[in-house]
Amino acid sequence: KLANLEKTTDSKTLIQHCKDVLNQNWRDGFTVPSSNLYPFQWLWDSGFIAMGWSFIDMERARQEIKTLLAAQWSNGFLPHIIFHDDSAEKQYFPGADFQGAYTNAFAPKHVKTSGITQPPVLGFVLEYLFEKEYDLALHKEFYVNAIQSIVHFHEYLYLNRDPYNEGLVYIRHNWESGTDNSAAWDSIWKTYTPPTYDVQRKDTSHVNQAQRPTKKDYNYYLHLIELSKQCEYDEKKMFEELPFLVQDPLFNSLLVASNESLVRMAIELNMPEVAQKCSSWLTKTSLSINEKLYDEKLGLYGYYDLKNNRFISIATSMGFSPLFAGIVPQERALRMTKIIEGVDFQGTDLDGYLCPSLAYTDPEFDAKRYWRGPVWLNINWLLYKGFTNYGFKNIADKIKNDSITLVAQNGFYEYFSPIPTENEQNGFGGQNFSWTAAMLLDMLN
Ligand code: 9YW
Repeated sequence: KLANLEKTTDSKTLIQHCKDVLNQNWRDGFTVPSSNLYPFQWLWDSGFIAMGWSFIDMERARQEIKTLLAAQWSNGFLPHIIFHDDSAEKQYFPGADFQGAYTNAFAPKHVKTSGITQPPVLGFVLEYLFEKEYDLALHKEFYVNAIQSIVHFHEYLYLNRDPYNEGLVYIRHNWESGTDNSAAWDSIWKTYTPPTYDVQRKDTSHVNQAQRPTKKDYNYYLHLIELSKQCEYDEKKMFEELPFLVQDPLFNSLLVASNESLVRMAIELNMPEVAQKCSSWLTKTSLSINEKLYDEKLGLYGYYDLKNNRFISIATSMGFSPLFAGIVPQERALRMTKIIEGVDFQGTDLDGYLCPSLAYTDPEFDAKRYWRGPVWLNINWLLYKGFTNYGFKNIADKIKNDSITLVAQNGFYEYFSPIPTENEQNGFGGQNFSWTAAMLLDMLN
């Protein structure tokens, strides 16, 4: 067990703490997001975590990705949870049995997985590692294989999740967004009534209930799982039956960024067909994000509810994510800088920590409840890179410095309140959280 972190602003000590967190959360070939709360391997967590490992041990960074990809389904699908350890089932709900996906014909036989996915980060994560290799020739096989698996995943997405051939893929569960209880879904929850599940949640035994999704929220999440099970996780059936089908700006922007990385690596590794395929995907998805998901009224990117055919206009930190993919036209990007510098994202005193997951001005804003207000380090990292690439250095630096301050003052929490307080704990959720450590390693180096 790690000793409780003392408040520290010394970057050397912080870097050592980052390394301790990752080492502590390393298991046999993969890293858990947080030891009690999330005892398995999560898809996008592992992507961010692999980038963190690249500062400590490249072998582990590659292994993290290999273990993830070994659980790929034969149709290309990548699951959001890989239940490596049966004995950890007691700690987490809903486990492999409730999710009931491992009987699907495409699912792997050697390990149980979930039947929903998470944001497609692996393309750009792989490039991050690729660029750090001292001896690429030695690891060429790893990269070629990983590229092929990631392309297969993207192919699965475009084939199964883009019914109108728009270049925008949909998510079919809110957990697929990675932003579980985002207020973006509230209007969808109003379209149906799930049963009440009398189940024993485990997350609320590790973390204060007030900082997690509500019991009512979980009924919606579990019902979507139940319906998916009834469809036997068959994509066509789920498209017909599920009440939740959303074109999400973060998911699609990360898909573009990953496609871009795949193109660059494929060119270097002499894989022309891959380069060609990913380049036509990325052009199409970028155009559609700009046409269909841009919210002229708010000046940010929003969501499209494909089931109910309506745009969801909401100011979230994910609305800035197309900057990471570099696909935002300059004048829109400029307008986004004004928004992130204003009351929506820094509060009325303009002194808030960047970047709250939901605008202060949204009536649903809740500084401590998960994806409805708190700052998350993985999103901060994406925005930090995005604003940097557009040359908005002041904002990028503020995001980076706020991230470092939040961790230095509170510890390696899962999420943080954006509201500055004096001498009050501002970190919430899981402690010694892996991606918080991984993202900080990048920001401190
Ligand atoms: C859950 C593991 C996951 C993240 C998600 C985050 C949360 C809850 O934790 O999900 O039970 O899966 O919202 O983005 O991958 O860290």
